[in-house]
Amino acid sequence: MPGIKGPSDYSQEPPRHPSLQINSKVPFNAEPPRSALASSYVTPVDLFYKRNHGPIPLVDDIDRYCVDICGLIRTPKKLYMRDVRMLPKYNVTATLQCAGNRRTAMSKTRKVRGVGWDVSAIGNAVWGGAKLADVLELIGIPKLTCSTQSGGKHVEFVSIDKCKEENGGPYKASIPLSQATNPEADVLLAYEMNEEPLNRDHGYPLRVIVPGVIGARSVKWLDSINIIAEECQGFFMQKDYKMFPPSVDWDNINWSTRRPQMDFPVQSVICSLEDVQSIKPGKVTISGYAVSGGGRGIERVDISIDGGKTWLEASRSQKTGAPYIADHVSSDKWAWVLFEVTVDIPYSTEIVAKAVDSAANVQPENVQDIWNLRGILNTSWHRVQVRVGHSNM
Ligand SMILES: Nc1nc2c(c(=O)[nH]1)N[C@H]1C(S)=C(S)[C@@H](COP(=O)(O)O)O[C@H]1N2
Ligand SMILES: [Mo]
Repeated sequence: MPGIKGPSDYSQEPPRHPSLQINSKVPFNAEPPRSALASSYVTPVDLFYKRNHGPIPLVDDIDRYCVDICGLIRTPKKLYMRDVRMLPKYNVTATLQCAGNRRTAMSKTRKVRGVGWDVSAIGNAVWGGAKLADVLELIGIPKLTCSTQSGGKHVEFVSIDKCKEENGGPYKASIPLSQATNPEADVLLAYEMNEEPLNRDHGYPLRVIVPGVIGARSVKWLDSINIIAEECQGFFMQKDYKMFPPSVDWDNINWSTRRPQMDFPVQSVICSLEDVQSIKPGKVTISGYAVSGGGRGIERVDISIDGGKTWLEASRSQKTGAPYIADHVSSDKWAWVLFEVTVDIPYSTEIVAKAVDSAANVQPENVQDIWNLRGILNTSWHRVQVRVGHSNM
């Protein structure tokens, strides 16, 4: 491939921030401490979770780097960085969440397979780049197209990294053509993250961002775009990242019975407290993040300090100085909201958070109800135990 290559070993990995908690060294999978996460609306790049399935690709000649656009189209095209930069640039603030976020907690009720993540396999960034809808127009596919004349219905993104799950082949995924050609869906070919060029861990020089959808579809280190009739047949679309009921286990799984997961459901997490945390009796600030998929806003975040018997409402915010209103034009529709409430906690208890999105979807109470063998989409009520110590007792 011109200009970029996918190494087959881990000898050329980029430097990483020392405070990241490493869940797997090779491939590199790491998340920030939860306390760092909810302290800023836009997650700093070095603290943003890193989720990889192989060694990080290397660009040796950025001028020769290009994306092959091919498949069910009349004229294939080579898309160079200069072509991407010539298109109108959009900055989209969007939360990326790995479907495996909070997997470790799900594994506690019954073992699941996958990288163990705490609550920080998520981050919110300002992604800068061209809209995929504009790129596809360059090759003759108009906006809001469901199907091309030659039967193309899906857009496949293929990377250059070497993944074990693909038997050494590249990571790939697809989205429907209708979403790819809809300018309102804000699907980007991004070359910037937080107004800096993407770094190697996050997909330099060019990655896909599919807002509101599980992170697995936002393919990094883009090598080709294929217009295809059926959804991508790769491992991560067909044999992974699908939601199964608790009755399905490794001895009775039939992957073809379920659809690849796309939008993520409503989620919220308390970041200001570890589980378990010792505190002094008195006022405690409970803060964290809440987010929903599909561009749905957060209508409410409820906090309980008695294990879920009674609730109070937390305040929500995105940008300082502007009130957050779910689904309002002034809100970042693809981004998380931070929540906060200060309460008096006189005794040891369980603190719980649950969010409600703008479609009135609520997080499920029990993790058992949504347990699945791959441990994806743990969006059950987030609980932390606090032990209150009375120093004068
Ligand atoms: N090429 C490539 N793209 C990829 C992956 C990968 O391993 N290779 N991982 C996916 C998954 S599962 C997630 S959650 C996000 C993580 O993006 P980040 O590392 O920038 O946080 O990238 C997605 N895109
Ligand atoms: Mo992921």
